[in-house]
Amino acid sequence: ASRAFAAPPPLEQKETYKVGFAQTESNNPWRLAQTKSMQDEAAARGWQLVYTDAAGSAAKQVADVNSMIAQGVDLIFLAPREEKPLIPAIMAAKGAGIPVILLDRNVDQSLAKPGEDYITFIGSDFVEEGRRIAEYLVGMGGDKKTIIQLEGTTGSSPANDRKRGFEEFLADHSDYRVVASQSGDFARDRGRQVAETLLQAHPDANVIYAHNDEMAIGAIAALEAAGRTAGRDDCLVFSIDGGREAVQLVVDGKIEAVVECNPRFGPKAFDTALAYAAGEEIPPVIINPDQIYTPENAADLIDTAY
Ligand code: GYE
Repeated sequence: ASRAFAAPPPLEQKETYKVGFAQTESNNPWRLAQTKSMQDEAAARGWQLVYTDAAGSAAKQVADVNSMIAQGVDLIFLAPREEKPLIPAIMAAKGAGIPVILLDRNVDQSLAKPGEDYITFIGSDFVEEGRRIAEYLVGMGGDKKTIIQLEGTTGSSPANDRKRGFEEFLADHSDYRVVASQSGDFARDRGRQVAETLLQAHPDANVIYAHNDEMAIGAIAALEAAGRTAGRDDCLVFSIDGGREAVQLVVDGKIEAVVECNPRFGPKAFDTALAYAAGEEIPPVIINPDQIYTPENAADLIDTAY
């Protein structure tokens, strides 16, 4: 096949566009902030946004993308719930001549490729996010080394990569042990339930690493229900995202640190679509820079939280 054949479909240069945004779920503040950023940006530019919410179902998200294809959108922004099940939707859009930009979650790179099947992935470096938490924990020194990990949605790129980055860093520090690791599906209540069970099975655990704020907040409730406390005196809690509620918990000493994962994709997403229409070279991966909220800076930085 020629190079032109392998490229994603082109995007015409026009005054205005009708674009799709296939959201994965809306059960947490991160998702709501992301959706608002996309809607605000569409409104500011006078573009029509076809918005769908897959409500936590990869199968529904595939159907949502197919309906966008049927409606003839110019381009689809997709936040793929899991790494594998959304591949057919990406291929269907490509087959229909509609370019796709992946937002915030990635897909299995052996099954679909940027610059070929979709334009690019815009989001955080999840391996790095997990690595930074492990590095912070080890950097604290002390005797808190018995870890419970609350994983995100099974099969999603942030869950896979946040686990990998964290565990790879700790592989060189064998006195730190992940004694239990289970999915809390990125959800507060599920995170609370899973933490409750794992804390019962491992009462000596003194670190909880949650793949997002929601599960960390659930874990704090589980700790308190078990008569324990979140914080340096008992069990350290770490999370990723950087919502206002979690950053306030850093200020309060209940979460030790939060690695930011910025949900405000709108400006960059729409700019990237326009750059693609203009024929510019688009990098295969566009990484959002993230900060870390710690007891030293959380009070000063809380207004940067969503
Ligand atoms: O951390 C979580 C959300 O895909 C990066 O998904 C995103 C994650 C985020 O539901 O809170």
